[in-house]
Amino acid sequence: MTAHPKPRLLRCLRALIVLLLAFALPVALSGTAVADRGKSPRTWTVQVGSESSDQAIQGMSFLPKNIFINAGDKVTWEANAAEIHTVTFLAKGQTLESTQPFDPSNPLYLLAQGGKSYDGHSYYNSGVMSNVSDSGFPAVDSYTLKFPDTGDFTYYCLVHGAVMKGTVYVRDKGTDYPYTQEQYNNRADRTARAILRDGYEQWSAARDQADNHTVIAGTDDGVAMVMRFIEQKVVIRVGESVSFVNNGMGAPHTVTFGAEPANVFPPVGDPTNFTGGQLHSGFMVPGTTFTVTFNKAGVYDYICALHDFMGMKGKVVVED
Ligand SMILES: [Cu+2]
Repeated sequence: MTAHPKPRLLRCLRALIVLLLAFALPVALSGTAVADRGKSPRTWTVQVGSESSDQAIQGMSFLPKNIFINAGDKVTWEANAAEIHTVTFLAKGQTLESTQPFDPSNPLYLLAQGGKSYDGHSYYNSGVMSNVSDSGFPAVDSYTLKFPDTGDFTYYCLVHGAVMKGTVYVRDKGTDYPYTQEQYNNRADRTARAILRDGYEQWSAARDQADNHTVIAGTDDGVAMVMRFIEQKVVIRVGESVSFVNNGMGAPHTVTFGAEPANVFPPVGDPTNFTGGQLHSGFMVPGTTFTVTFNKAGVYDYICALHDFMGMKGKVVVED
């Protein structure tokens, strides 16, 4: 008979568990409560941007957008995407408009500015942030600032401007934290998934607008960007044209055949009679169309000079 010892063992175990709970639970609760009262300085984490695993979809958000911390705490921003972003606190009196558009030749945009402790009114900048090393920028993958003083401090990404901002709410030392880091992380994950869905919807809508003579050269809606030429390959006949349309709201792109020019801003070559070699659209802001007439049979590969490292590349096949 082996059935007898079992219930007794179970009863013992149950008693042991009750005992353990009686002692362990208050300890665990008080431990949490002490930590949440924010007696000792903490470092909080905010993700900068988000992306699909193939980098085709890029999000323009700080995750979480708003964070509540206490005076003396630090925030670390971590690059979470290949697309470049910045974490930038503007100087008192400085407008976001005066900083736009992003100027990649200016060290005030490109490189870290300000110290490690935020003074509440000066210009602080992370410099360009990216989670890859081949972005073409001297990018960093994290940025940490200490917040010694209380206040509500809004910051921006200088690359994406008004659509990408966040706020650090710094409250008195010892204030209860409204959210844990885990809660922020969970919210960030949900937002990142919603951004991906948004991106895939735009991608699908762009497919409906594309044909062999119309290539959507990237699209975005101020939340998610599609860093792809849609469709990636088109087939035409000699003498026909392809129009490349930047269908977005915020992100610039280029259409670049042959050698990539050192300066991506001005156009290079004659798009009305292209037979191979170098041809560059110049900097295509949203709403711009670049039309190329192909007068020689062949296979023409091209890139977006800004986003080729994310896979933004295309091909035009010109048949006799
Ligand atoms: Cu691009």
